[in-house]
Formats: sequence, structure tokens, C-alpha cells
Amino acid sequence: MTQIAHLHEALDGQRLWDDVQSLASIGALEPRGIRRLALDEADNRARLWLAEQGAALGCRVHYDALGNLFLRREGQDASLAPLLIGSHMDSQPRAGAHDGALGVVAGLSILRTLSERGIAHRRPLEVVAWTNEEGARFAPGASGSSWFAGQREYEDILAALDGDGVRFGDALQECLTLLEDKGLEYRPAPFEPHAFLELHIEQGPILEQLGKPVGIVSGIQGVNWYRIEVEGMANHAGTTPRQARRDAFDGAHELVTALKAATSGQDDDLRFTIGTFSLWPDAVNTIAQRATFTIDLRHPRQAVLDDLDARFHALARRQWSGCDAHLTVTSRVAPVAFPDSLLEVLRESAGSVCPEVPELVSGAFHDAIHLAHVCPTAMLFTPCRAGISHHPDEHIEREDAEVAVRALAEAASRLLA
Ligand code: HGY
Ligand code: MN
Ligand code: MN
Ligand code: MN
Repeated sequence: MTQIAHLHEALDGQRLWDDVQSLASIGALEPRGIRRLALDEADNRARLWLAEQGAALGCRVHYDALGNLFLRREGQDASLAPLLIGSHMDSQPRAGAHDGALGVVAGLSILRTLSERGIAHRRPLEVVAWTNEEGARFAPGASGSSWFAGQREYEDILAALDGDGVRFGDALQECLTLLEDKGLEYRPAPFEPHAFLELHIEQGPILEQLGKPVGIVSGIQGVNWYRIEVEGMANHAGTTPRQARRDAFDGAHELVTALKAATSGQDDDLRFTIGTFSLWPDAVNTIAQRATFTIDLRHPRQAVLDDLDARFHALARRQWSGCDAHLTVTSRVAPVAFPDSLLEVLRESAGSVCPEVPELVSGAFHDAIHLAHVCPTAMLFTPCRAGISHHPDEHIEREDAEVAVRALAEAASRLLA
């Protein structure tokens, strides 16, 4: 019987890659990429696929009140808090196949190895797929993990609406009913894991530039999301004289220019993104009554986020081209630094499969940003080609993924033993 100490060598690279491809086929787009928006039909099918894999390995499959899915493999001492490994399976609208998915499949491959090789371990292991990490359909993101970690209220999450006016709570109820009909075990309440580990693609260029298959993530930068509505007055595009116009597009344009100017003095770590912008009533020959846009603001230091938050609120209180602005903070997540005790386990583990493993701070948020508030948490990265992500061209090399999963397995073996 294989000992837990040899878990990472026992892991079957081909099965890992088969699992990557199986999950990638759910919500696949032509000619490439995937679409699995939170709680849509494909995202729910991915849950059923994962549940089937777990059941076939003898795991107990639970889901909680947010639709987070857990595959549990008992250890010799069921009273111990489980090691939790996982990530998310929901995606951006036109995404690559590995953002989040690789971290779930990595957990599954460790479960598969433990089960098929009959490896004994003291502590239980749970592999998790968190609900709505991306926030692309229902903002803000990381719904499942933030609720599990007590960072967001259940009712607030359920009230979110998607672009078609569908309420998160209604989409969630469909998902929970599906899981119940499949006979999965409902375990509503969160629990305190022993530790949480997440493997994720880097979604940046650093590891590829260093030529390294794995990296240790020491923390995640903070992220604020805003929605801004600029209110003018609709009117005839051709007859309304200049001085009588209250054009919401002009107002938004001026306000965006001022917001960007407010960030100009910041260091190069700052990230300011306007990813959505819409006009209403959205007619070629009608002056816009309303302009609505979002801001995604990120920085490793909370003080910088707080300073810009105050400036953004001050700018939103002014008039712009005769229009009023209304700023709503839709998400504020503080930066986190992972504990050195767990990073040390990752250094030793990753160091056993790869020399000189680099360490970096994550530019993207992950479910780990919330789990860090409930248990020792840390992450591993593996490179994706040119750092491209949130795009169908997202690509990982099988060999890199395998090294990174073996590093994760080695860390798991130390925490399960
Ligand atoms: O936006 C993010 O950082 C994550 O990929 N959802
Ligand atoms: Mn992700
Ligand atoms: Mn993502
Ligand atoms: Mn390739």
C-alpha cells in the first residue's frame, strides 16, 4: 500500500489531464474556450460532473446553502478538521478552460490518487468548488467563499440581479433543487477547515518569463468594485441646442477623465479598469439620459485603496456637464497576506518537485482571499501562456500543470498525515 509520503509520485498525470479535458468539455465554445456563467445550465452540469467523480471515488458529496460543492474523503480521525482544497468552476462569458477549473481538478486528482491507491491519512480531505467566484453574471464575485467565510450576508448575495434581471436567489434555488434531486447531502452550515489550499493559473506573465512551472502565492491584492450612474436628460439629438443639453455621455466622459486623473499619481501597482459602460435609452438620435459604468480598482496596499475611495466619492458628488453622478460601492475586499507557517509547507513541498520556486502576490482575487479569514490559507500558481486569461486563448502546458499539482499533492500529504 502506498504511503501518504509518496502521494505526489503516485499521482497519475494522464488521469489529471483527462479530468482537465472532461471539465473543459462542459460549456465548451466553438472554436475554443468555455462559458459556464455562475449557476447557469453548464455551471450546474459541472457540479454534477464533479459530484459523480467524487461519488465514484467513495467520497461523501455535500452541498451547502450557497451551492458550494464538497467531496469529502474520511481520514482515520473523523474528529479532525478537514484539509480543504479547491477553487471554482464558473467562468467569464468567453473564457479559457483553466481559470478556477484547474484548482478543482487538482483537488480531484489528489482524491483520486488517495482512493485508488488506498492511501491512509489521519485528517479528512474535502475538495471544494465555490459558487460564483467570477462575479461576471452576478456581482460581486466570490459569493460562495465570502459567505462561507462570514464576509458577506446571505440575503445580500441572493438579491444580486444578472443582466437579464434574474435574481441570484432564484438561480441558486434551481441549483439546490437539482442537487437535492440527485440525492446529494445538504450540509447548510459552513465549517472551520484545518487549512485551505488553492492552485490557480497565474493569469499574469511572471512564471512564464521565469520559466517556472509553479510559484508560491504569498498574498492577494485588495479590490474595490464600483458602479457609477450619471443622470442627464434624454432629448432630441438634432434639435436640442448645446446650452440646453444634459448629455449623460458627456457627463460620464468628464467624470471618467477626472477619476483617471485622480489615480495618475499612484505607483505602477495600481489597476483601474472600466469593464462595462452602457447608455440609456441607447438610441442613435436620442441624447443619453443615463450612462452606467463600473470600476474595478486594485492595489496591494489598503491605504491606497482607501485614499482613492475617498477621492472617487468626492468626485461623484460634483456635477458633470450638468449631470448628477451616483456612485455605489458594490464590493470592497481587503488585501491578504498568507501565513508564513503555511507558506513554509508550500516552500518545502514545491521545492521537492521544482528548484528555486518563485514567490509572488496575486493580481487577481481568488476564493482564498476570503478563506484567509477563517483558516490558514495559501496558494500555488502555474503559468498560462503570455499570462492570457478571461479569454478563449488561455492556455496551459500539461507538463507545467502536472508539476504544480504534484507540488500541491506534496503539501496535502504533509497536512493530511
Ligand atoms: O477578477 C478576478 O480577479 C477573478 O479572476 N475573478
Ligand atoms: Mn479564478
Ligand atoms: Mn477569473
Ligand atoms: Mn501547449
